[in-house]
Amino acid sequence: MDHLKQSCYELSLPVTEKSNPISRDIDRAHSKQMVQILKRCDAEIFEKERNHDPFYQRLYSLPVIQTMVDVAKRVEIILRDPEESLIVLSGCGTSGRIAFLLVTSFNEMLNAQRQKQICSYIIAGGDRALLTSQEAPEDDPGLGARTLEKVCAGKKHVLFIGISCGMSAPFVAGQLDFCLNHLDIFTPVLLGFNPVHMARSELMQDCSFHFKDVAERMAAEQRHKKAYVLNPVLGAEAISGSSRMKGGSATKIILETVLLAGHEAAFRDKMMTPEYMSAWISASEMVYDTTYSRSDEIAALIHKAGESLQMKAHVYYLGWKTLGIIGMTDASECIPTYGADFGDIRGFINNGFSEMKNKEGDLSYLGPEFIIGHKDFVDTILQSLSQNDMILFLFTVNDDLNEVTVLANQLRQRTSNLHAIAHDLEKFTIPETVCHMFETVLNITWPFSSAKDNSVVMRQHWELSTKLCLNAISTGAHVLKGKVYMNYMIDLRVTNSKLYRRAINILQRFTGCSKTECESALLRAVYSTDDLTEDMTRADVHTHTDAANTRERVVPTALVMIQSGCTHAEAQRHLDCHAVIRDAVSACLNSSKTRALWTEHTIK
Ligand code: S6P
Repeated sequence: MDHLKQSCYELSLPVTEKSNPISRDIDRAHSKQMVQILKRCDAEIFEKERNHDPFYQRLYSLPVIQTMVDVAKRVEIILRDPEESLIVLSGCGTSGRIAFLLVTSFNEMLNAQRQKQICSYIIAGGDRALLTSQEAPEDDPGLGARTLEKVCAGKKHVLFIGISCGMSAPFVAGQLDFCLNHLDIFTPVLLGFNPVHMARSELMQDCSFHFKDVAERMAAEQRHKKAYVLNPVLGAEAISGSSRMKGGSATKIILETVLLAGHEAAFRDKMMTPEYMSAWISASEMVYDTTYSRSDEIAALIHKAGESLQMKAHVYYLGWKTLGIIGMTDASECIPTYGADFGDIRGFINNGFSEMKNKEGDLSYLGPEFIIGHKDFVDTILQSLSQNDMILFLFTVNDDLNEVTVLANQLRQRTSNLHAIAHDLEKFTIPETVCHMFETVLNITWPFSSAKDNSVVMRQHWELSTKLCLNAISTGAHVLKGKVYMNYMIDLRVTNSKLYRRAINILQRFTGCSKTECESALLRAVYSTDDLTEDMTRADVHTHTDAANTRERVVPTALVMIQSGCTHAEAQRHLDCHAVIRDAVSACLNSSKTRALWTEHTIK
């Protein structure tokens, strides 16, 4: 594909789907270089506006900050008059998981202050999506609207925050449309990271409008302060399209700021000014700086996790309180992103579901993926643990260090592959005896401030710091396992319409072939055939993604078929010859070599 064609192709993609030039060679980087690449990509979250471009507002841009002030004022109004009012945060995948984390923490804070818990979360696919990859419900706008209606039944004032990093999830579009049709009750907010004109414009299931229509209606209502669009641009993700990374972090930063600022205004009469909002964001930027100042330790942890995955062993995160949730979130995202198995990277939390405080309660009856307590880990995994499995503890000085010690001692009897991310404070450090139990400790000591709500803010900062580290570790480990080609998730699971389109985009990007050719190859890979029937080609995207759900290596198979002009069976054989997907892909993309390889295979 020539350079011009390639850059035109890139231009047509929204920011959240573009390939980031900073990470173009991440697949060839060693762990220390990877951390530097991720650090530069994450730095873009806080980058200041370039040339006052109205289409590319950044997090610190005045209109974005002003919208945050406006939304925080809505939070304040609801907190001052909580009867028959509700704040709802909703999203799919990572966006829904972050919504859950923020809502649970905010309600807990309100509860501790004897205030009414007026926040609620919605995640597409329900609570099981908190722990496992449930990508299909994301495509259903009707389901989104119905779920919202149910959650808000009987309420007179609802602040609805719909999160879709890529401004693409039909589930969220359905909810925003519902709000726009009931502006007497709802104040809708769209949080995403593309300019409005880049919102998705593909028609949605059983629907006459698309996401972009909704985003434009939202922007029009913003002029009358009836709706708000919060959409700073963060630059492309380090792994193209992986919005769990910068998108997830920025969602957390923005919404925590808005919720806490509203709370301060309601209960402490603090004035909400743009300067005040900027100061909150700067505090998160400090978290970013402090975390990446420990690049060597992060690189060491990436290296260890990479070794475990390369040996087909496991990485286990054992976290306390909300750090446990951060761990489980990070682990669950690896499945759609890298085609990982649920067992490759798994998260556990102290006290299991009683610590999660999710709406639907204990889900352990749903199967092994929902076994999440530390005790469950000891009961079900400890016996089979091998030295190749990496265990990473996630805790802070405020957690029960005795519990940490007892568990670490128990595990040390079976393995020394034990590591930790541990946060403490200048005045309250974690005893050395605890740190010495781990082979690698990323111990970050944070400045201590005695401000009243310091423990809430501190916890949020520890969560963000842990999120940055775990995103780096799981991304880096999958890169080392060869699941990334350049900076593309080449082995993604094609389980919803967004991922289906992304898969076609990736094929176009690497083969230079038309969309039709790429889609046809993708379908041949999805249905494991060389001859697509009319039923197959006529079926809707939904049917395709349903079928793809059970298939492995769909995109690599399609890529080999296009590039080598071979049959499905031959493509599978080619992939079987390479233990590492990236090697198979790069062998195939080097066409002349590929042709030789195929001649060789055919002769054999
Ligand atoms: C992304 C992650 C996905 C997304 C989900 C929602 O790295 O794997 O689960 O969070 O698809 O995306 P969005 O753009 O609507 O927030």
